[in-house]
Amino acid sequence: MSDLLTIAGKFDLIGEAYSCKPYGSGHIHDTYLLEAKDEEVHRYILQRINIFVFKKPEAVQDNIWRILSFLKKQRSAEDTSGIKDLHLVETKQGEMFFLDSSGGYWRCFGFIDDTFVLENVQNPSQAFEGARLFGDFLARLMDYDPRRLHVTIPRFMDAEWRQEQLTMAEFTNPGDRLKKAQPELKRIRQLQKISDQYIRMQEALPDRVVHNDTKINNVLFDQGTGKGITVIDLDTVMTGKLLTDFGDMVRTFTVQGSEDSTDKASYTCQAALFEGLVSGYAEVLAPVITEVERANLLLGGKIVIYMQAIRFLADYINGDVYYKVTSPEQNLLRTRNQLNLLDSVLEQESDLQRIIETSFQAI
Ligand code: ADP
Ligand code: GN1
Ligand code: MG
Repeated sequence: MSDLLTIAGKFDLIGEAYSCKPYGSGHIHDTYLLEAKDEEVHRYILQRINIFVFKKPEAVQDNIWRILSFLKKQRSAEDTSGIKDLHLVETKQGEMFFLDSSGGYWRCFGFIDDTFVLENVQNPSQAFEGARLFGDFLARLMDYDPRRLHVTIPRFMDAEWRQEQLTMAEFTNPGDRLKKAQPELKRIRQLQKISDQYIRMQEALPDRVVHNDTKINNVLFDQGTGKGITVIDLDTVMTGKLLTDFGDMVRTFTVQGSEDSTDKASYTCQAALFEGLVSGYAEVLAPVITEVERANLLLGGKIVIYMQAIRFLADYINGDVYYKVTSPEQNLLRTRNQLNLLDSVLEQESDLQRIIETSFQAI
C-alpha cells in the first residue's frame, strides 16, 4: 500500500492520498481505486499500464491525451447530452504518466462518481444506452484525422493476423496444451469462411477513428438515471472499422452470462438485447453510417466473436500470457463460450438481420 501511495503522490491530486485498493474487472491493466482527501474525499483511478500488451505506453497516453483534448474542445457550452468524458490527471511534473524505478508505467484518471459498471446487460434499455454511447463516441470523432493517432497495438482487429497468431501458438505449443484444444481448433477451422468473407469486404468499409474495445464494462452508467454517461478504456482507440466496434457490442451486450460462465445457456445471443443495442446505435449513427456498413453490421458481430475465440484459444495454448486468469482452463472455457455464442448468432442470423433492417428504417 505505501508503495502505491508513493506512486499516487507523484500525480497532481486534490488532497493527500490515503487509500489505494484493487478495483474493477478489466483483463489488461492493474487498476486501483485511489482516495485522497482535504476537507472532502476525492477519488481517482490509478492504473499500472500492461506493458506486455502495450509495448509503447507513451504512445497510448499520447493518443488518450489527444482524443480527450479534442473531445473537450468540441463539446459546446450548451451541450445537454449528459455525456462526460474521462479526465486524465497529469503528474506534478506535467507528464501524462509516471515511470517508476522498476520500469512500471502508471497513469491516473479522475474517478467518475455516481456511476456503475455492468458485467452483463440486464435489459434492452441498458443495451440501447451502451450502444448510444459508443455510437456517440464514434460520431464525435468523425472529424478527427486518424493519421494523428499512434498504432498502440499493431493489427489489433486484423482477422488474418489473429489466425496467424493461432497457427504460431499451435506450432510452438509452449504450454503443452494443444491436445486439449483440438475440438475448439477444429470448430475454428470450420468457421474460417466468416473471416474470408470479412477480409474480402473490408476494403469497401471506410476507415474511421474507432474505440476498438466496446465491451459492456467499458461504459459507465449513471446511478440516478441509468443512462450511459462515459466511455472508458481508450487504449485501443485507433483507425479501424465501424463493423468491429458494433461487433464487440454484439459479443458483450447480448449475452446474460460472463465470458467465464460455466452455464452454456447464459452465453447465447438474446434477440431482445440485440434489438436494444441496434436501436441505440441507429439512433446516433443512422445519419452517417454508409450503406455498405449498415448492410454488413451482422458480419461485424460474427468476425469479432470469431477473433475473440481465436485470441482466447491462442492465449490458452501459449500458457495464459495475455489475459488475466484465475484458473488454468479459464481461457479454454472463454473460447468455448465465444464459439457457443457464435453458433447462436448463426442460428438466428435471419431474425437478427431483420432487426437491423427495421431498426434503421425506423429512424
Ligand atoms: P482494462 O483495460 O484492464 O479493462 P479499464 O480502463 O477498463 O482497464 O478499467 C478497469 C475498470 O475500472 C473498469 O471496468 C471500471 O470498472 C473501472 N474504471 C476505469 N476508469 C474509471 C473511471 N474513470 N471512473 C470510474 N471507474 C473506472
Ligand atoms: C480486453 O481491457 P479489457 O478487459 O476491456 C482486450 C479486448 C478483448 C477483451 C475480452 C487491449 O479488454 O480486446 O476483447 O479483453 N483488450 C486488449 O474480454 O487486448
Ligand atoms: Mg476495460
